[in-house]
This record gives sequence, structure tokens and C-alpha cells, in this order.
Amino acid sequence: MASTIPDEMLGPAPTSGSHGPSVFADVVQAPEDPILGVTVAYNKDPSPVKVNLGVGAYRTEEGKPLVLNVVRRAEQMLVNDGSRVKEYLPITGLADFNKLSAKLIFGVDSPAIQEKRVTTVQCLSGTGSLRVGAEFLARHYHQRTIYIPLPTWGNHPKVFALAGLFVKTYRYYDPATRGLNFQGLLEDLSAAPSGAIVLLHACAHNPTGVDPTFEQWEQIRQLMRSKTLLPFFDSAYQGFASGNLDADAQSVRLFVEDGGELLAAQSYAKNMGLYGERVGALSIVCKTADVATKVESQLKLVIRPMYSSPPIHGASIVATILKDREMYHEWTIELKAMADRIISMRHQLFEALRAKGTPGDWTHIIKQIGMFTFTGLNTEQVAFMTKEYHIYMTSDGRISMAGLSSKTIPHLADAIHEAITCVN
Ligand code: KET
Repeated sequence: MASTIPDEMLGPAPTSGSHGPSVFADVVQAPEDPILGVTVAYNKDPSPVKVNLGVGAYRTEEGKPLVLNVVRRAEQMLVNDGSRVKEYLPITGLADFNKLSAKLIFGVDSPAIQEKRVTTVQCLSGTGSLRVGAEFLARHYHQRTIYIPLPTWGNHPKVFALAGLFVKTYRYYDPATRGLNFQGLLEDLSAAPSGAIVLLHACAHNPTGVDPTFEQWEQIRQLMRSKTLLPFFDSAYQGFASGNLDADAQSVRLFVEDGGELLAAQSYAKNMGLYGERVGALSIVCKTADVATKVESQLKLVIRPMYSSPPIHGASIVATILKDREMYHEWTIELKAMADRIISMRHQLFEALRAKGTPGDWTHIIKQIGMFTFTGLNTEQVAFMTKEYHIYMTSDGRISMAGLSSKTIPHLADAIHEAITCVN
């Protein structure tokens, strides 16, 4: 006979049960993400002429997502290799991937790597690398204030604040010149408290497309080192700014060469087109090998309770390509082709606006670099272009040049022209 539970152990009779109001009834509807929400709105639009220039995702001339040939080849090799298993990776990820990623960003001959002063852990793409780095800093670094450029990628403040850092901004972009506010940048970093963390976009600054020159980087380095500000590089576009992987890592390498410490978050979303594979790496360059070993032991304590260990597939693709000379070469060619197509879109859009006589100076379209153009269009003009032309972009006027094609440029130029002349 089944034993019955005495009433006094069951507590009071339920008042709502399965028919009552939801225990989550007070949860409010959250707004869509300012960048990924643009794709949500785009997907709902039935218009045949719609164009998505919101998220930074590369498209072909036909407007299709691109899987690189070299990636397809690497995947085929992985599938054909019957010895491969699906065991858990270590907490720090795939060892080969980590070594090769460090070489990719710091350079094959980097003394810091040879001296074993670098610890690299595989993380969930660029975002995950930033988050793991930020959580580590919040726990183990004495200064918990991070300075981020104004403006910056919309997710930066959220990633850092949720990790437990205090977020402040430094001046970066000057809307009047549509260029770098270098004086403002130097002033704000000079005024930052000693030891503060500074987020730097390694290249192809998002959303502005404006980078410091090499000489300006050198001045930033001197100032930061003299004030012991800690650099945290976000490298989401290596290879996309210039088409050259080494040239796009120059800023980071400048800071490694002086022997000082820094963090670097790498993403393979854009440069290998591995967006959904979520593959990236966090490297921390330390003063000594001993410190690097201890830092890595603590990174493991950050990662293990967060997601235990990273996924295997994307990292295996990257490692396959980076360790094979011929596949690496093929990758650089495909990467250059993507970068070149984006540059050609810049020229075509600039020419289209010039041909229409659209009022204003549009040279920033060809001067800015990387995936995005920060057009200078205001929120109302963006809303107008979306409503009347079905062109989707972030409300700050950023357009993803990688989402354009020769076919869609006339439509975009018409929309910009009308927005500029009719909406202010
Ligand atoms: N940093 C920067 C500067 C960046 O633009 C992105 C992505 C990331 C990191 C993170 O990428 P991940 O996929 O985690 O490796 N930016 C594009 C996509 C997004 O917002 O998620 C974007 O700005 O459109």
C-alpha cells in the first residue's frame, strides 16, 4: 500500500496551481538588441527590395552569406578523419588552436610567445573572449574601471558592466570632421586614474571605421604605458581593414613589443566567416612565464562554472587552416577578396552619391575602413530609409558595407539622397 504524506508536511493548499496567473506575470517585454534586432525587423518585411545593412555579416555580390572554400575543405577533412571523436575539450580549449591564434595576432616570431609569457584560452567568439577577460579582471586586477571609446560597439558596455567592471568613456570620434578626435582621446586617457583598463579596437573601429594612424598609435602607447593604463584589445576584424592580417595586427604588436602587459580578444566570426561557430580566443600577455601560468589557472576558474569548456568544431576548422601552409595561403586570398569587395562597395556608393549630386561631403565613405560606414545620417533619416526604401541599418546611421552589392547600391543611393534632401 502506498504511504500517504501527512498534511502537515505538505504545507498550505496551493492557491494558484496550473490555472492561476503566471509567476512571471511581472516580467516586462525587453526591447530588441540594437544590432541583432535590425535583422529581426528585416526578416519580417515582405518587400522584395529590402536590404539588410544592419549586422556586420559579409554577403556576396548576390547578397548571399559566404562560406569560404578553405573552410569547406577543412570541414571535409575533419569529417573524413575517422579518428576524430567528440570528447570534451579541456577548459582552455584546443591547444593547437590557442597556439596558432596567439601567433596570428602577435606574429609568428613574437618574443612574448617564445618566452612563454602569453596565455591563450579558446572562448566563445569575440564576445565570449571579452567576457572571460573582463570577469578575470574584475576578480584579479586592482583597478576595476574600464574606458571604452565613444562611440563603440553597442555590446561593449553591457559585457563589461555585467562582468563587474565600471564603464567610463573616452572621446574618440569627432562628428564635425568625421575623423578621430585625437586631442580629446589623449586628454581623456591622461585624466584616467593610473592603472585603469582601456578598451582599444585593434583595427577597423566599429561603428566609425576610423582608426588612429601608426604614429598616433605610438603616441597612445607612450601615454598609456607612462600612466600604467592596461590595454584590452578587441580584435574582431583582423584582415578586414586592409586585407592583410599582419598590417591589421600592427597596433597590438606595437604594445607587445615594449614588453608590457595586455589582453587581446580575437574573433574568427568575420575573417573566417565562422559567425555561428562561435570561435575566438582570449590572450593575456604577462611580464613573466610564471605569472602567465598562474593567470591561466585562474582563467580556468572563470570558464568552468560559466560554460565548462568551449565547442570543438569551429576551433578544429581554424586550427586545420592555420597549421597548413597551403590552406593558410588560400585563406589569405579569400580574405583579401572579401576586404577588396567591401572597398569596391565604398567607391561605388561614393560615386553613386556624387553622380546624383547628393548635398554634403561624402568622402568619409571612402576614407573609413573595415566593414562599416558611419554615414552621419540621423535617427529620423534612418527611420525614413527603412520605412520608404526597406533599407535596414542601425539607428546611429551605421551601414554594413559588406551587406551591399553593385545591384543594391543605386537603391541605397536613392534612399540616402531623398533622406538628406527631405528629412532633417
Ligand atoms: N567586437 C566588435 C568590435 C564587434 O563589432 C563584434 C561584432 C564583436 C566584438 C563580437 O563578435 P563575435 O561574433 O562575438 O565574434 N559585431 C557585429 C555583430 C554583433 O553585433 O554581434 C556587429 O557590430 O554587427
